[in-house]
Amino acid sequence: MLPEDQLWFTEYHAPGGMAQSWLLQAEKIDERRSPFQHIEIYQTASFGKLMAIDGCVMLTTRDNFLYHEMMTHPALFSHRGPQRVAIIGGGDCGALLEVLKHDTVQQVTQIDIDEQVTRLAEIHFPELTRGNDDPRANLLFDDGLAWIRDAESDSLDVIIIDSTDPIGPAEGLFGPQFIADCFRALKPGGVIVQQSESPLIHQALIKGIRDNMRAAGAGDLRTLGFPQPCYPSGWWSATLAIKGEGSLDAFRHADASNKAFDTLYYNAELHRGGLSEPAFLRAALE
Ligand code: AG3
Repeated sequence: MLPEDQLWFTEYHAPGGMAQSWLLQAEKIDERRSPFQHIEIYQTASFGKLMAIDGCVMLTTRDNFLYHEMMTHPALFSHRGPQRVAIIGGGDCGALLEVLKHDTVQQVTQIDIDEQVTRLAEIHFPELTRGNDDPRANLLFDDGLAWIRDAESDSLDVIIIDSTDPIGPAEGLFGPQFIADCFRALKPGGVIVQQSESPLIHQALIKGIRDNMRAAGAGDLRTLGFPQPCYPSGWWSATLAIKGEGSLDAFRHADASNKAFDTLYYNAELHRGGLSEPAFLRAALE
């Protein structure tokens, strides 16, 4: 059959002047129109299931491990002993599952504005929502901006911002006020990580994220790149920072090497390598 006679899902990425398509096995298999966004589920031919929000791919069965591992383990191993963690966004629960692998963690609060993302993940990505019944997990469906604003000062060890692109409901999560509120809620030595889009396409945005973190009191700060085939350009990033004194190079390398749980991508050496930013990115971020 010719491609034009087959079913495809395409994400059009205007800022990068590009698009990416997946061959589908069937028409759309599920969708919800929530008060916040349009969530769709597709059965692809080679990536398993695919969730899109407002036309942007959020995850696929086949490659979400890359993003979820890199959004969590570098931050958690950069903290001496993370106990209290907050995830802003993350409604598919993939990041939550990775955080729960750390036995120092006593409480993880996930605040996603859209309950429908979690409900669809439970149906279509049950392998990611397995942690939701863990007594340490607390799932809230609420406005993350307000939750962080109202959080007690110096009360959190790690904050993970697992958001959609900076348009629509997530826009405020990329602003200076929210990041300042996150730093206030972090304990000194606490670690923040924000999904920071593509190192190739979104350099201005990454610079803005880093400026926000510096202004809010980041001691050390780094943007870690990693492959993520299902996102525009196939390459994505997580920007990490420590509140106050501390060095990201001093992460718990031995604990990461001897971790008592499995990962499919993350390991201590990739973590160390990721802390070294490529020259083109350094230049763009100066
Ligand atoms: N976080 C989405 C990153 C943005 C993807 N952007 C895009 N496809 N244009 C995903 C949530 C996974 N837990």
